[in-house]
Amino acid sequence: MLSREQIAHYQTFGFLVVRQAFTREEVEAMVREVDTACVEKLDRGGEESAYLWASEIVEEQPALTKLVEDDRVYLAISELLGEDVIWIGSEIMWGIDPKLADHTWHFDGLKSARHLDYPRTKVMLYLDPQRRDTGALRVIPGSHRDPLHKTLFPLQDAHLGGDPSPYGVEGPQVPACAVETDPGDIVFFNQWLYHAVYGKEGKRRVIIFKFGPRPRTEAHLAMLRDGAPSIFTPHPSFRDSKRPRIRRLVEGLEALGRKA
Ligand SMILES: O=C(O)CCC(=O)C(=O)O
Repeated sequence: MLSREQIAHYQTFGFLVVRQAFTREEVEAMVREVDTACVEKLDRGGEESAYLWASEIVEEQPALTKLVEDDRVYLAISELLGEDVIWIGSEIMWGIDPKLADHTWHFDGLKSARHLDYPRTKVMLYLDPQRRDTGALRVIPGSHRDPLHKTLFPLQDAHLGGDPSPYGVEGPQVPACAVETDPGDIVFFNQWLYHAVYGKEGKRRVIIFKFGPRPRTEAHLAMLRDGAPSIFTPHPSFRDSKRPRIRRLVEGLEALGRKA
């Protein structure tokens, strides 16, 4: 159960960290699952420099799917987004793509299709310690809402190839909050929030779940159709799941897709 203050923190600043939600043993089990799945997917998985950023590993691995319906994730996300939540997918980041060792300031979405009232949310489980200058998520608190969101468009433009320092400072000097974490912490963040990462190092393994409220307007539906079309063909392990929470997350999405 999140407290009223935690919910207010998420709504006001656009992110929330729940410290030490998972035990060391639970994190070790996650690491084993993620390592095994990623090494299997990669030809050169055993190599130090190997990396992968892949969707649907969570859906393919029952032990990882179980985390989605775990109270610490499922109830928390229902408290943040409302009871009727949909599954927008998963990602595993494993190792470091050298091109993204610094992941510059951006929000997840298109400037041209902004619906800040639709709070798509990422749940991040960082399986290795993350510190400010060595891979911690940085966020600009409150930037998920206008007018700050719109004011910061130059950062999104820089991310997409425009002026790299629109405010006369390098990315790491942009005023922000570093969300330092230890394994076992859970980070929730609104995908309209401006975020970045600088100085990734080590193996850096991250499990990511994505959720949103069930779309109720044509505009939200169109945004999902254009930005996340795969949600309308849920992975069979979710679509055919006997687990009520998992099934509910994808229920009706195929029909919505036909409407979209
Ligand atoms: O690597 C991270 O911690 C964040 C990645 C990121 O920028 C994103 O998920 O959009």
